[in-house]
Parts: sequence; structure tokens; C-alpha cells
Amino acid sequence: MVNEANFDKYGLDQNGRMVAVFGTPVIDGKIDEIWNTAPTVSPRYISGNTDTTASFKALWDDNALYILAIVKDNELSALSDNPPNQDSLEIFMDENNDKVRDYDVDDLHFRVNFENRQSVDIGEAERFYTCSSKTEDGYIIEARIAFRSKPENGKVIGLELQINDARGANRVATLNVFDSTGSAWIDVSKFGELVLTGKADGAVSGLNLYDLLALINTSKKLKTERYKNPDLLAEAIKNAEAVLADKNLTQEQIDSEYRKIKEVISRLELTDEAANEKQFRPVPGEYRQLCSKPGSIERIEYYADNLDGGKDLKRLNVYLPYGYDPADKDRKYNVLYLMHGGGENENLLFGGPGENKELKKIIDNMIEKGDIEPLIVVTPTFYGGKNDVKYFPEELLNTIIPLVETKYNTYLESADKEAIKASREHRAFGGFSMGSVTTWYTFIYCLDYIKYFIPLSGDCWIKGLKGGGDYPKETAQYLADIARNSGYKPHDYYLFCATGDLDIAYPNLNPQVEEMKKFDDVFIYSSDLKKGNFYFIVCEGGTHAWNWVNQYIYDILPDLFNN
Ligand code: FER
Repeated sequence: MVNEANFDKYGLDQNGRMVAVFGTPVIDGKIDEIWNTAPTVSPRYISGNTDTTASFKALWDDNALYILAIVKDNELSALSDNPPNQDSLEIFMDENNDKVRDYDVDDLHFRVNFENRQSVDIGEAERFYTCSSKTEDGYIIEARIAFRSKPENGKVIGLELQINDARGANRVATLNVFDSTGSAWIDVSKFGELVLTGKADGAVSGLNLYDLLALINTSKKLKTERYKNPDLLAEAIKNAEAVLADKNLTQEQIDSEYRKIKEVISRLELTDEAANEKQFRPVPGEYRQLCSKPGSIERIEYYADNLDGGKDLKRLNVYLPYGYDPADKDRKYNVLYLMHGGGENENLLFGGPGENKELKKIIDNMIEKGDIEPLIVVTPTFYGGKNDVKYFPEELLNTIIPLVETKYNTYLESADKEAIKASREHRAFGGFSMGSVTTWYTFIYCLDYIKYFIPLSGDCWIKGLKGGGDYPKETAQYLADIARNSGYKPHDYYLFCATGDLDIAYPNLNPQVEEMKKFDDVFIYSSDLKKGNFYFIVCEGGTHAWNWVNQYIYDILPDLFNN
């Protein structure tokens, strides 16, 4: 049992850490006795006006960390399409506790709502197993996160726990254990700490059913109609469930079923129709590691016209691939422009000189491993200047492209429009969220100057805010007219779109894409770029977060500049 005298009023130890006690609970939405061995922690920070209260406990064993959240809240809502705006628990974990701000391979950000609907902003869904149940005055959640590194007494892990309190479709409050700033989702250094304690010599962990159960859950979510041989998987799941029902089951049996399901998944074959869809592929872990041949980031200052007839000082960042030599004018590089989302800035994707944020590491590794040719990537901002996404293409064409592409070794021969047109097949533009809205405007205003467009998690607003969702037919018609009137043939331009099915932009982008498919004289839908010029990745489980967007970029980059 816990000696309460050792803990502060929030249930944290003398070092301000949450304490996890050794023991394996059953994850079934019921509070087993074993939870009584762990101290109760309450949130130190409450933002927003709310009566909702919460308490947390932690257990651990050789395989996983277990979190119990008991939430008292008499108005539960999952009305919002946006998972953080539903009554839910968020778990943030920094397994190696390095407190480095940017999310790294060991860092996770998971969420589960009171109805046990999970969403993953960062990390692999398979590591996350949860069970929820409603109580008279709220709900409880039992959550398990599989460890990747070996746990032991005294080990300290970075952790943050957050309760999202929803009313209707809005989040009205958050309750946090360690982070007073609400920025743990973008800043690992805001997490607190959890210490593992209480494992006696020779103590053994309870059965690990959960890696198998989590795998069964994620397998059941696969869309069977996409496969030629889904019966294989159904059969493997049925066998595994039969084994799980056996009271005398052993860890060996469980692990063997786990391996069988994994093996069957590797043998699933896509139908021809599904194979025609561009497949989401997660970024392999090694692509998130520092690369031995890193590119570099340069920052450029320039002046952009503003709406008052004056000029604003602005900045952008330029990624130069490893081996870029300013003196080697014979070596020319393709250029990709990537735009941030609302509230972000030009430093969001790459930071500045000397930084190695996730997207930079991914691009470095893709180039090193030969997945793509070395290229230049430019991250501007739509803030400042005319300060509006719909005017950004003007700044892009008149100021940014001439500036950047005559400074570096690109295919642009001179700063004039004819030269920009002549080099259009060496230029791509993409962006996330409001950056995706910018990308659609860029398609509309700069098709003559750019061949490849990458709208990610954001629709076209030419017919109004969220126009792709509200006026999908009219939006598609408008875009089709732009393509037709341009005089270019379908293989002279490409649209590579992506979002997640849990992304807030999905309800806006999906109807627009569906309508665009009908204009198949100009938008030929196929992942086979010899046939088509247009695809849409819909990533199962993807939310409106850069961790997903970086993976879409990883998936799409090999399709650029392939003539
Ligand atoms: C969308 C396009 C952009 C969308 C949201 C945004 C909800 C951007 C929102 C923001 O930056 O606040 O389709 O869907």
C-alpha cells in the first residue's frame, strides 16, 4: 500500500515525479485491487472553467506502462469530429526522457475518448491498448502502452497526462498533471516525469494479452474489401480469439498467435481497385534518425509587398541537400516549396540553420538511401506581406521564386516569367492545412509556373471558407476549368493529395476530391502516374497533425519530378 506521507498534495514524490508501482492490472475497464498499490495523482493545472475533476494512477511491468484515469464529469460528449474536442484522456510519453523539444522516435502522443475510441497523433497504434467504462458521475479509462526499452526499478520516463473536457462539440477545459502551457503536443520538454518502483527480486509480470489484443483490434479495422484474400486474416483472428478464450493459455501460445497474424497481414494482396489507390506507408523508424549525410538550412530575408503599398521584411528557410556546391553551376536541383498551417510560421518545418527537425531528417535519409534525387526545399510563410493565403501565389511568383531560384543552382535561367514557365517541370508546391488552402490557390494562379501540387489536409477555398466541403461540385468545376483553360494536358500537371480519416479537414477535402474525380478529362485518378495525374491518400487513423503530414510527404516525394 501507498504511504501517503511521502507524496505532495498532488500525489507526486519529493522530486515532483509521478510514481508507478510494479504490477500487472487486467485492462477491462474495471478497477482491480492492484491499482490500490499505486499513489493517486491529481492534475496540477486546470485551464478553462470546469467542474470536471480527474485522478490518475500508474503501474508497470516488464512489458508496459499502465495508466488509470478516473474522471468525474456529468456531461460527456463525443460530438466533435476532432478527437481532442471530445471528452478524452491524452497520454504523452518520452521513453528515454531526453526532454528534447521535437518529438523523436521514442516519443508518443496517444488519445482515447470516454467511449474507448482511440486516436494517435504520434506513435504506433499497436502499442496502445485501452478499455473505458462509464460510471455514475463520469468515466474511467485503463490504458496500456507497450515499452520499447527495458524497464527497471528507478528508471525515469518522461510523461504527461491530460484530460480534455468537452461540452457539445467544443473543448472547454483541459486538466494537466505537469504542463501548464498546453503545448506538450508540440514540445516534449514540457512533460513531467514518472519513476518506476516496487519490483521485488524475482517478481514476474502478468500475462501479456494486450499486444495480441491491440493487433487484433487494428487488424479488424483494415478494410477487408481492399484485399483479394481477406479470409486469411479473418481466419487468423478467429483462431487467436479461440486461443484467448482458453483459461489455461500460456504466453507462448499468445505470442505464437501474434506472429501468425503478423505473417498473414504480410501476405494480404490488394484488389486491382485498391492497388489503384496510392497507399499510405508509415515512415520507417530509421528515417527519423539523424542522417550521416545531412543537408543544411539557410535563412533568407526579403521584402514583400504589403496591402498598404509598402513592404514587409520577411524570412524563409532553404534546405540544401548534402553535397550541394554553390560553385558547381552545372549541377541543377529541382525545387519544392512547402507551406505551414494556420498559426505556424516559416520555421515550423525545418527550424533554421543548424536544426534537425523531423522532416529534415526524413528528407536527408530519403536522399541518402536513394529514394529521391537530391532537391532544394523552401519553407516560406503566408504571414506578413499581403498576409492572406489567397495573395500568397503573387508573392511566390513575383518575389520568392526569382529570389531563391536565381540564388541557388536550379533550372531557372533568369528571373523573368518566361523563364519560370520554361522551368515549371522542376518546381512543386505543397502545404498542410491553411498551407493546403494556399496550395489550391497556387494551382489556380500558378499552374503555368509549377507542375506538381501537394495539398495535404486542407480543401480549396475559392468558393468560400471550407468550400471543398460546402460546395464540392462548384469547387471541382472551378478547378477543372482552370486545368482546361490552361491548355496543358493532364500529364503536364499532377495533384498529389492526402489526409487522414480522423483529420478535421477530411470532411472538407474528401467531397471535393470525389467531385474532382468526375472531371476525368483533366483529373485522371490513379496512383499509377503513367495512367493518371491525381491521387488522394486517405490514411486510416491520421489526425490533423504534422507527424502524419510528414509521413504523407514521405509517401509523395518519390512521385515528384519523375519525367
Ligand atoms: C480545412 C482546411 C484548413 C480545415 C481546416 C483548415 C477543418 C485550417 C484551419 C486552421 O488553420 O485553423 O479543410 O478543415
